[in-house]
Amino acid sequence: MKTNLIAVVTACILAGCNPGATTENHSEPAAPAPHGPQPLAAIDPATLPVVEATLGIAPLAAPPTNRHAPAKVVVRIEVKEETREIADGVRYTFWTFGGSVPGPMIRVRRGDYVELHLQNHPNNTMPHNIDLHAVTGPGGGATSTFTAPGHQTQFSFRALNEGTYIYHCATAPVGMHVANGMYGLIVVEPEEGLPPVDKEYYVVQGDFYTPGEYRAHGDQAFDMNRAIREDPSYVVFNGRDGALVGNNALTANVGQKVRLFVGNGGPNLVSSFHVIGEIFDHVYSEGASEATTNVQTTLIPAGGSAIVDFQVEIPGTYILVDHSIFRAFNKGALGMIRVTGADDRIVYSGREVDEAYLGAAGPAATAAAEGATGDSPEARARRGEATFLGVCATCHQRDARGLPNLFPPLASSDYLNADKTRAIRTVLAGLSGPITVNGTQFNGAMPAFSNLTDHEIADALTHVRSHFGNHGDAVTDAEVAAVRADIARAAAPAAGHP
Ligand code: HEC
Ligand SMILES: [Cu+2]
Repeated sequence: MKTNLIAVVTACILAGCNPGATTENHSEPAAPAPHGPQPLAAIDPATLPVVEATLGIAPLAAPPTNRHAPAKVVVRIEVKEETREIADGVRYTFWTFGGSVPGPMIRVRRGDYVELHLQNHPNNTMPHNIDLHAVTGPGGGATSTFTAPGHQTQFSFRALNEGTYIYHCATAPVGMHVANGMYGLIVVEPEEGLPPVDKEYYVVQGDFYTPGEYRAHGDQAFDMNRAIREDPSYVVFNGRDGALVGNNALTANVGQKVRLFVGNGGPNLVSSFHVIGEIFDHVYSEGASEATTNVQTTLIPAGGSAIVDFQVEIPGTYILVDHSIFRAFNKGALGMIRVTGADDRIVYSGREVDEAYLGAAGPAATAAAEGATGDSPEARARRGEATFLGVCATCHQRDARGLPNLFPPLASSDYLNADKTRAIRTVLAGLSGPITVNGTQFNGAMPAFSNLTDHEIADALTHVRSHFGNHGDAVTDAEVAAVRADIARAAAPAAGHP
């Protein structure tokens, strides 16, 4: 076909015609370039090797199949209805695939024969099923897996198309099952596998609807009217406010390539997925085969996905957000990747415009923290500068003098120095209402920073209390932990009601 096309083009150059316009001058038109799925060889499931699927429990991705031939892959998923925290001190009854939100990540190879078992735990109250967007067939499996509590069902399908697909429960009322957390990803690798990377993670965004506002304490139920109005109280990654922050942050080392399989369970919102401080080297939009390169923010539809990858060059904390940014800072759609390793001042000099985004271990602070190990007050104070500059200085200013009428000073603050426990509580629980600092009244609102670890808070307060004209003693991790426990206890009254 190639020779033919060249012949046509040559003839056209001579004749002055448009080679694309018509094919009537020659008998054999050029075939279009191969596009879309290539045919799969036939299989006999009875003769395929049988593989029990290794599932990925978020934020860990399921491992690559590392196979070069089709297999019969057995996937078992148990549906569990479970009450657990959606945020600190807030309990919600999730309906889950496999006991987690998102459900387990399934990973198979294009051409595989997948035997899926759905088990509905006898303690559950609802029938459930599964619709996998990777399935070609009515309901994506939903019609074959309608399962009452205390029953199990099974169906099989061939993974005809590679890609990254959402699966979800599709039992009526569908929106309610999805809103309660019944979704996850199934990745169908291309036959040759995905390009190798150093780290793979599994992140799924979801919106949740409760009568109480974001972080309102106590037991919270599903609120159907808010769901219909598309007015979520929570927009979170991996089923919980703070699932990927502090000690639960994703990790990587400088120089590594990181791949995120990102899903959006919805049920309602579209995600503007972004990692603050990174550029996606590749985005496989909507889980498709073709990558786009050098992308800042990628849209992930409800019931859709994307694969993003990027190399991390600079140590620090990178923030995963839905860039519909109030969701990130006021509804929970915020996660972190902590990158450790050597600095590169050419790629990144250490100056930053918005310190709040950098989080606790921003580059400016990493240098300060270098060599600051151990538990001496001096070491704590040196490490604490990281959190102070990355978090507190945004409002209280780098010199800790605050801003008139807006942010009280931490420098020589009588309020800060008078009561250590109160200072810890201020950071953990936030502070609002009128206060007097050094004779001046302030009436603002400081948000809670309970996403910081005990360690980070202890170090930051030690730094503040031993600098800027303050002469307080060090704050220990245990002191912060004790206040955090107090707050949690107060928030969870014996009756279990707000
Ligand atoms: C988003 C802005 C903001 C950030 C960031 C912030 N604060 Fe505050 N902070 C405030 C405001 C506003 C008040 C006063 C609240 C009021 O008027 O009731 C305050 C009050 C305080 C107080 C008590 C008053 C005083 O001056 O002694 C302390 C202590 C404090 N903050 C410490 C911190 C520490 C430590 C951090 C970093 C972990 C931090 N803050 C981060 C806004 C902020
Ligand atoms: Cu369901």
